[in-house]
Amino acid sequence: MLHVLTRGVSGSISNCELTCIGREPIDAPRMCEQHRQYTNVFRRAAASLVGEGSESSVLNLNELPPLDSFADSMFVEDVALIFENCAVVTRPGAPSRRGEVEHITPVLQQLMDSLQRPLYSMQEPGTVDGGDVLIIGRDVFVGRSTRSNDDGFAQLKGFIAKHGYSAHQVQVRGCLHLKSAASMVTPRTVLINPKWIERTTFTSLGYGVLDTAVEEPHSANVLSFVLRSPSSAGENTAARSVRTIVVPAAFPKLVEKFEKYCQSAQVDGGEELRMEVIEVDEIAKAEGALTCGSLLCYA
Ligand code: CIR
Repeated sequence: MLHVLTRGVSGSISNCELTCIGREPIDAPRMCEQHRQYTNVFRRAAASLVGEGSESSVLNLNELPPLDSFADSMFVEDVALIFENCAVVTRPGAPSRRGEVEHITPVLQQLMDSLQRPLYSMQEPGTVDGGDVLIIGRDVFVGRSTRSNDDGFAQLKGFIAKHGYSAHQVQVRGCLHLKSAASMVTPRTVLINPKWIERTTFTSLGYGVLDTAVEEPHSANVLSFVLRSPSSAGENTAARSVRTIVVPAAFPKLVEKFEKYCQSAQVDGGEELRMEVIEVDEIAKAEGALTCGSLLCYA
């Protein structure tokens, strides 16, 4: 089962934080529509696996209400980190975003209680934005950025060490978050902008690396998630795993790359690959990428 948390677009989105890009007027209704399309990606992925009407057997999509007093609160990825056997509520680097934490905490507490997993809470002076944390298997890459500091890294490392995870700190340059520069494609492969991050960060640990096109420097953030259908012994159907890779329509070179990749890649564990292309250019005006709109919890 995949549990997904999203949050609606804040009525004050025009006051969002911006770090590496200039401010452009935001068309709020258009952004809401793009956000709706984003959440629909999860529904479509589930429907493609188990058929329309049966989505809830593999997907639990919890769409949280907008928080108008927090401009950036739709970017739920930044306020929490979810691992296979625990979760962490972060302390976001931007002071304007710290109050989002008290809204996500009860939601996560309930989910973690139901799964009997511990929930940790980052304390002052530590700061970490979830956008700086790339979790691939038991490797956890943590960006050192304007949002995530050394104390936050140390706290996170301590929380997760006892659950078998290794934390690797990575310097972030030229972009907002680590995941603006690198994101997971499959559990063995990452997509990077090689101008913003050292390839060896990943190759030294045995990961395969795909590069963004030079013309598309902001395209290193794709959303990748897997849904598994239960096997049903009675009907003699084998379990299937389908991985969806979500790619922004604004990056045609990347779309082309993943069209080919999804046809040819051999993924460990026999996962089938499918690609979804969606428009998120309005969301990008708030410096939001694809991963930042959701929190994913596998159970
Ligand atoms: C911020 O600066 O915090 C928001 N405007 C954008 C956050 C995007 N988060 C992410 O990519 N993880």
